[in-house]
Amino acid sequence: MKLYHFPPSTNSLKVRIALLEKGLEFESVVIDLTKKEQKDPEYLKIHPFGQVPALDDDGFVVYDSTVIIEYLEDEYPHPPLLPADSENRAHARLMEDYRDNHVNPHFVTLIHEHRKPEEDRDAALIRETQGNIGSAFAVIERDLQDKEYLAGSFSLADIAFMPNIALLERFQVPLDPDFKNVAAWVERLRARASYAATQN
Ligand SMILES: N[C@@H](CCC(=O)N[C@@H](CS)C(=O)NCC(=O)O)C(=O)O
Repeated sequence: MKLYHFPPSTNSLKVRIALLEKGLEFESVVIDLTKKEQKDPEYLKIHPFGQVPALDDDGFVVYDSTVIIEYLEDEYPHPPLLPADSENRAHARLMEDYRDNHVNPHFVTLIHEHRKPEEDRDAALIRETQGNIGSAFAVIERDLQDKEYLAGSFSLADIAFMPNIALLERFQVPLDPDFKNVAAWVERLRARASYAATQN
């Protein structure tokens, strides 16, 4: 199995964590986004939209972090990354979609700002984005009422958030101290071996 990825990319990390959780070994192929390698004609044969991550499993190529993890779940079902019952499976997918479309974009904004020299950063945009992240985690706080993980048991929904949780610390984004459910969940996720393995 070959994973085409860029180590700091949040969507690449999502797939790396899923591979680690499933105990699947892979060859790492780094596509350097800072050098625009994702737009190289050779790479566009792997990923037609020129993004990371993409996966080549013995000649079968699949891209998009969400679709890759669903493929891994179908092809390598143990250990499962989705709960057994339909309602929690649907909830896991909804929370992953929430992370992909409503949470991760705020982190992408922060990543872009932090790539700039400090004097060129837009302080107002950074403050606004931190506020947006705070509001996004208020949704998670409510969702985690009476459960340890987003879909009950640990799932691909929690995995989707793990790369973003690592960035909270890096970008010094404070979370509301009243978010007790989020704080306990973050500690649970940080304790996983897959989290530690992707912190370098
Ligand atoms: N929906 C896609 C989004 C992939 C994506 O946005 N990848 C970013 C890195 S996290 C990327 O390749 N950006 C470079 C570009 O779009 O040119 C997924 O989940 O894999």
